[in-house]
Amino acid sequence: GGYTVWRSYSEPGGIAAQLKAIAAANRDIVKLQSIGKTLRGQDILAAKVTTGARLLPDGVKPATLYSATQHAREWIATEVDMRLLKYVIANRATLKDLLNKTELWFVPVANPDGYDFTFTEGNRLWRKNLRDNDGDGRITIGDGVDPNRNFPTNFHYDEEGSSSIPSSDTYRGAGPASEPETKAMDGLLKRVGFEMQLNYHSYGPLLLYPVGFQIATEAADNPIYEALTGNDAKPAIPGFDPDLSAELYTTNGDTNDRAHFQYGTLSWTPELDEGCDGCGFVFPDDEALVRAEFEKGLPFALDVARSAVNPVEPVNHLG
Ligand code: 0X9
Ligand code: ZN
Repeated sequence: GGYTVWRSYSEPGGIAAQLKAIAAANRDIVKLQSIGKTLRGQDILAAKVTTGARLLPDGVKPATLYSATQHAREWIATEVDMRLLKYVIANRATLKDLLNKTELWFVPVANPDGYDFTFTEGNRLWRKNLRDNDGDGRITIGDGVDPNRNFPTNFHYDEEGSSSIPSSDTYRGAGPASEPETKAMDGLLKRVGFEMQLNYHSYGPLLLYPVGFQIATEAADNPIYEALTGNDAKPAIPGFDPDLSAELYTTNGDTNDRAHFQYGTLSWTPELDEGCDGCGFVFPDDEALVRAEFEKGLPFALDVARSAVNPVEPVNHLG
């Protein structure tokens, strides 16, 4: 507690309450819904932002998903996602064309149980969900499933890209989509059929795109990924290192590959910066640093949404 910037999901004035307040104050362009419940019964909230949000069915316009915090400790991901949502609403007049033509979706906390857990004493660096692997009725070091290894595409493709050991930070879980948090996200991906997804994590700074499950395999639409991501000399987010996911390390059952292969979504993982040298997952509680991290990635985030209208001709602020 006592943070300037950071708020848990379920506290008064926390992320869930903020989402509800934003939706209530902007009923013409925001529709808030639960995409499913966590293991502990919390609603995983998704906000759709578009002209006529509550009149039109979901997914009728080209859609972009900004998701965040599958990994409980990566707080900057949620904060950047929330600031993007608030920015879009505050600038709705300027962004009128984008909101007429496309849907922008926000899932600021994909793993609310785990995220809340990191706000409790001694648990700041928890990564996974709150699956009680050994069934002893409490959450200890051996528990939890990695939400970014539990998706059905290439689930357990090999032992390198995810782990069979429950205490591992990359434990894939008992089976494909065994976790309710995975089912919720996968259901949304399927139902809406996003053109684009940014799945915010930390820490990098890196800008990763599929494929992740197999070393050095380029996706068929690699040129589109590269056009939007930029290159080492001119990355889409200043200071970020653009790369094929698997070149960092391989993952199987992750969200990017699921979205890409199963649903034809162009899907990135921005690994946001740590905020200071050696901060790692503990981004400083510093308004100026958080704002800078958000502002740095804003042009890229908007490029992606603008490109959803016609992904084969990406819009790029880099020119
Ligand atoms: O390991 C992950 O799930 C992501 N990194 S994190 O430090 N935030 O946990 C990276 C996922 C990107 N995919 C691959 N590198 N294959
Ligand atoms: Zn992560």
